[in-house]
Amino acid sequence: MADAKLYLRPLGFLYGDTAAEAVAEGIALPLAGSAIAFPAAELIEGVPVSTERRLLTAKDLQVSHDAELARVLKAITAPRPPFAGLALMRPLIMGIVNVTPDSFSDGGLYDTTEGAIVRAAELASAGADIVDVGGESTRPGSDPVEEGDELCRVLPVLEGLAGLQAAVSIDTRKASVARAAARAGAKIFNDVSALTYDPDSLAAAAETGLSVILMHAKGEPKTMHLDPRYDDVVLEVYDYLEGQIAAAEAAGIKRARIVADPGIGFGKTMDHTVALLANLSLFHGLGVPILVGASRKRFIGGVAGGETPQSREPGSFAVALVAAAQGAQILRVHDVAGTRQALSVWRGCVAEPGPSPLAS
Ligand code: 9MG
Repeated sequence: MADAKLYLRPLGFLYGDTAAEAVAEGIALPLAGSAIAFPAAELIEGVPVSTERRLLTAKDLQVSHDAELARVLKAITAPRPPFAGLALMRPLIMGIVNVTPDSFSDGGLYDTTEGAIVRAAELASAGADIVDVGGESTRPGSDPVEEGDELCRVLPVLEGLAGLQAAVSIDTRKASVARAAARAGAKIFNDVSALTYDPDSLAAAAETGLSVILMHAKGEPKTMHLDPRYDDVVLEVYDYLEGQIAAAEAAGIKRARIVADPGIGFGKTMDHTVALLANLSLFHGLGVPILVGASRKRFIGGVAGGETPQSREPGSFAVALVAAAQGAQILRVHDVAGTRQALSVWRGCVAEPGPSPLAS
């Protein structure tokens, strides 16, 4: 088959001591060098419109002589270096600071410099590892913002965040905003267009040394929600991100500075989003950390009801756990304290439980 590719989707996750034992016994493999292990994987071969799929055990994977399979397996299992100086041994929490009048959940709540600085400090003291500051809403149906207006919104906020106990990320599609943010101390360039909106963005990321988040979006915010279509959303988003990672590396951005993000809600229906979340572990094959930003998004209301963004918080915690259980390394959320609590309970019960009652 022309252009046929191979994808691997790790399955059947083990956690904590059980994972370590299974890896030591050779019956499971580590997921991105973390404390999560997988004893099996789905091998997918073909192109998005036509694939063949079969299950393989960790043992099958280890004895295979297929060079491409070995390459993808290495990408999935290899430990990830720290991202923007942050170790990736547990899911990091990125808290959202929208300095905008029109964001879908908190538009207008923190659109003064002072309000946004206070919000960022609250998120950091609630345990955010990263705060993501944005001055342009990219919600479905939104209009672009002029560069000057965006700079006026975010720069004073970034300057007010010196000394914050969290890494600062700039959520922008514009190279000039990213460059100014880097000068003001930001460490991360979160670009929902994966550095494609502005022709200067690849160079800006390379020259500033900012770490980058490359997100998949189908279309522009204004129209992306109008009937998005895919042959296979999971494989198409994967292929796109693989291409953008290669483009970033070719521009001089080291792989250790790259995170990939499937772009929940950006040109995806509810079914597309559910497929991406159900198959999230496949994205470890990209060989970089994965970020999931599903907080309060519309698909949660579609799956479970919840008219207003605020009423979708319980569903947002559920998505955070779905993502963490598949080894996602960064979760972008509105409610940092709540997400931390959900993750701590999950870790305490599943990922790092106490001594087994069966142990003598
Ligand atoms: C800015 N922004 C809104 N949603 C997002 C998501 O899902 N991921 C990233 N990286 N940024 C987002």
